[in-house]
Amino acid sequence: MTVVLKLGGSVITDKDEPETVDRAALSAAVSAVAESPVGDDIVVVHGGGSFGHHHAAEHGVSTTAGTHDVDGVRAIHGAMCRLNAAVVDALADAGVPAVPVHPFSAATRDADGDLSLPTRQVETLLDEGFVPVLHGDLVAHAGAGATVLSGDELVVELAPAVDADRVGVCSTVSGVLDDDGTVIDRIETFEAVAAALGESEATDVSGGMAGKVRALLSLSAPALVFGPDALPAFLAGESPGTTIAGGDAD
Ligand code: IP8
Repeated sequence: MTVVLKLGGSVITDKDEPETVDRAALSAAVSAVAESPVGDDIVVVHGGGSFGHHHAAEHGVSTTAGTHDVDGVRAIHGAMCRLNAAVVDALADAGVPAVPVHPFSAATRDADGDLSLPTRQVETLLDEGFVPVLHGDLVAHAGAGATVLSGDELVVELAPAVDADRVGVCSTVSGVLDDDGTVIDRIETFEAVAAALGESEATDVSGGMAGKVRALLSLSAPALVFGPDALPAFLAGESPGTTIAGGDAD
């Protein structure tokens, strides 16, 4: 059983304070991973929270708006490396064989914005018993300098590459919410939830929940969106929050 787990940046950082780890939340997530029956067959991806997003906003960089400002690139990537080190250290302290993988060193976007992410390194690390820990980052972008690469995009690239059986997206909300605020149990098609998600033409995977759902529906493995309290249940094989049925789901 191989799992790709995204820890939302706002789950593990204090969103209101630049570059501040939410130590209690990180430690709870780390304990869940360390005690998980999935063992070491897991790839962790984390988002930017008050690290990457703070600097990206300051320098006007997004998934589509790039920069050639070298100081900006170093500030954004550097902040994400600091958060990644905090996550890897916490996992290692809990006995998880976590190692850092920095997407900026490997990924590219072409002039059309299409992402290319080499994954052999992650596959091999996993096969060799490591737990690769990737993060939202910057990416070299033809014609645009460097743009933001979101953790959600990484999840969508990594899940098929490592032949994931399940994908978990741990966010601050307890699932994908209906327009009356109820957690939707299962999503089979985008059309069925488009109205509730408030947009139907989202193409940018960082474009809120609609973009996230669209991207996760394209996977063959089922993806679950759930809140931090449900992380142990997800890792135990349960189906908390919203299940986004992948192509192979029944
Ligand atoms: O929080 C964003 O990753 P995300 C990474 O997964 C940066 O969208 C650099 C802002």
